[in-house]
Amino acid sequence: MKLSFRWYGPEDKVTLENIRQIPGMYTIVTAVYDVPVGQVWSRESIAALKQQIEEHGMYFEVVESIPVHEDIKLGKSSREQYIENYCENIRRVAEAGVKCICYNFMPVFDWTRTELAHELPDGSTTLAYYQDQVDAVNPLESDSDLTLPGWDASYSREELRSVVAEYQAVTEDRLWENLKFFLERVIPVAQACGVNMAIHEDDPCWSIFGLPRIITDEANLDRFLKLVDVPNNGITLCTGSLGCSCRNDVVKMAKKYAAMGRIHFVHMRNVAVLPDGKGFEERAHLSSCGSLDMYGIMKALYDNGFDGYIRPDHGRMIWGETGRPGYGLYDRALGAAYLNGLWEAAVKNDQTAY
Ligand SMILES: [Mn+2]
Repeated sequence: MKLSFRWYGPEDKVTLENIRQIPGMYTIVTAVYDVPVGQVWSRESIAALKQQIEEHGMYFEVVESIPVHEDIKLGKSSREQYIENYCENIRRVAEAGVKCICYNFMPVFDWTRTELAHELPDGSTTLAYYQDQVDAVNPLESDSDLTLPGWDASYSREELRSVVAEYQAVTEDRLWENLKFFLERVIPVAQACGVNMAIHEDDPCWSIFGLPRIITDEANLDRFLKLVDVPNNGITLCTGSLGCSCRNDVVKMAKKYAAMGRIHFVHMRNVAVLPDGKGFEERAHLSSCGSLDMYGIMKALYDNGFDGYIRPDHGRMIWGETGRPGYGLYDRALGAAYLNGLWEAAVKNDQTAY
């Protein structure tokens, strides 16, 4: 297990000085943010990230993410150029030593929450998703209140409406076809460069606003892995994204996909699933704070030979910290310490290790 931490670059309030002091920290997870989605990243920008990270005693081995342009997901003819750009980005980050690339294939909306600072009884704040608040929003209606926190601010309202409208013709089957088309071109490049591609599950793992979502559960992950059935075509196991639906047994999935050698990256976070489909709240990492068996997941990974990257995923805001929701320092650092402990326990519980 190689411990990692997401960093949003030199503008991030959480500094590399902060991150290197978290025990066991190995690699930074970051991306080039200075060009629009779909464009080629400059070698200078990639090299600058690598240099800063290495000056702070860590490695730059994981990219999260190289975003997939909507035209690729929509299957438009312009996808050819965007896929070529994507392949070039894989080559360039591989040249800089990157070994794993996280990405997702969610139409329009990346992770979706309805509250970014929901106050928990202990006074901390967290991200939450309440289904009734999502159901009250229709991105196709002009008079709809088109603001959910976390939406991509690079879209104007009109652009958002128009891209959502384009997806009305894209069924789940069509989205699968478009994903296959993308993988068949990108995975051979990743193989040639020694990079593992790691798709992130849809968050939450069900359809929202009538848009198709396909990376959602075990059956669909099985289908995904078979689209291009080679080790470099793998997954980011995001416990919170899968775990916000009770139909997903995350411990079982960790076992199964780790044993197959197809988990390259893990996002560890805990969620409290609310009853009757009301949604979920993100919680502290500790198992008893939410619905997930965090030790069970870490042990399943260890027992099945996982040797990839793990990062604490979102944290709450605690101790008065302010900043990017989910990505403060303190609670993610507590999460990292906890994950270190769980991993050590899994290792020492394995008598064959002695
Ligand atoms: Mn995640």
